Amino acid sequence: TYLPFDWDEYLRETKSIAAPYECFKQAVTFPQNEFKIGMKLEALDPRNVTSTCIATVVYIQGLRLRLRLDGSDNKNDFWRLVDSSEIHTIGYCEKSGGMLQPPLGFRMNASSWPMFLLKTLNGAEMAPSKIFQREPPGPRTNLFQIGQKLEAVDKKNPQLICCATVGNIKQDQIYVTFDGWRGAFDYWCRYDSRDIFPCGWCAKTGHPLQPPGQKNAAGNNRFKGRTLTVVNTSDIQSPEADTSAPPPPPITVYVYKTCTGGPLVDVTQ
Ligand code: MLZ
Repeated sequence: TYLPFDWDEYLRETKSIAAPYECFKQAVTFPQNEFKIGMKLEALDPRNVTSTCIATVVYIQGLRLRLRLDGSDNKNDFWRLVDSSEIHTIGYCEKSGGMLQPPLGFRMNASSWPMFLLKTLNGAEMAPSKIFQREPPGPRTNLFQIGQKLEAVDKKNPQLICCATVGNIKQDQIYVTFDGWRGAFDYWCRYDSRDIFPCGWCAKTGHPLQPPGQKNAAGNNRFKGRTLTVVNTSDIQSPEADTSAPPPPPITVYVYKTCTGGPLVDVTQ
């Protein structure tokens, strides 16, 4: 069973405050996530944002969609919120005078793109326009203050949303530092980034939240959850399992410090 992280207790324990909701470019009333795995839509290629490509929803987590560009490999999946301004219904690009492009690293010859496009869209389940949500307006200025707590996407492991602190502020940018990870995952982003959320967002939208890491000596052990990733699923997967499917999402498991995890989990992370 999933034990939600107790922000109130953590804020008390760390004598810190949560960044207020007005700081974030996030919806106040949560939209529904009516997307389904397999649906196709148009998305900007994150590695080449001047290109609009066809993407398929390969996984759904709370209000986030895990997307894979058609014609690309499965190593460059990315995540978007259902109210992202970077996703649209199929046909949107052409209606606005644009042309669908092959993704960066298209795995076939460029000349086969028109045929590939026809085939990938033929009989596909296209995400209907009514399930796309309008992007929230967001604040007009940077309202964050140093020391405030938040929830933030770990850009190196973008399936994870983790406990974080505003470590610094410079004009329109904030420095996101991840609690208990000694700076290894920290980054600068704009105050209106869609990758940062108010404390409690994950719990309210049905997304797992990674608790603080254990890589700093100070603090209370009670909060030091460990993220265990299943490293070998061959024993537990049926032989007919689809090996091209995305890996299962990491699961946060609270364990005693002496627990070794057994052969299927990697506790070194
Ligand atoms: N165990 C993995 C993921 C760490 C995630 C940290 N998030 C702030 C690692 O050590 O790379």
